[in-house]
Amino acid sequence: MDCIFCKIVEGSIPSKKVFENERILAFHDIQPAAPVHVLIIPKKHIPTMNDVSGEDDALMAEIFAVARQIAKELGVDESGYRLINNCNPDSGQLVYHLHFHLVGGRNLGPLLG
Ligand code: D5M
Repeated sequence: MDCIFCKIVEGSIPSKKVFENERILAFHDIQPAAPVHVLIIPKKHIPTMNDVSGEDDALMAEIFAVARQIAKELGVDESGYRLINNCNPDSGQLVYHLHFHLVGGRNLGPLLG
């Protein structure tokens, strides 16, 4: 499958990993929008948020737990951060493999800038 994040999961494209287990990978965004900008993805290929189903409930809960853990490890849990999912064209989604941006390390300003 021609999916850049699947290739990162396979290891054929390198990434700066922050967290990995059998189901989830987190790595630094290649175009950081803030001092902390990590992408958290399921290893399983899910194109968009619309494709998440009930059988992914445990996976989604685990992704949120990983996000909390990474925020703490990178020191933004108290200062604050955003966890962002872009879904489909109007959101600006560029990579069609489900991912959550964990962004922080500076004052992020209003949500829609
Ligand atoms: O955001 C997709 C994000 O994926 C965007 O912030 C750049 C990032 N990206 C793209 N390729 C790579 C690689 N190879 N490593 C790390 N980060 C990457 P979206 O929500 O789809 O607009």
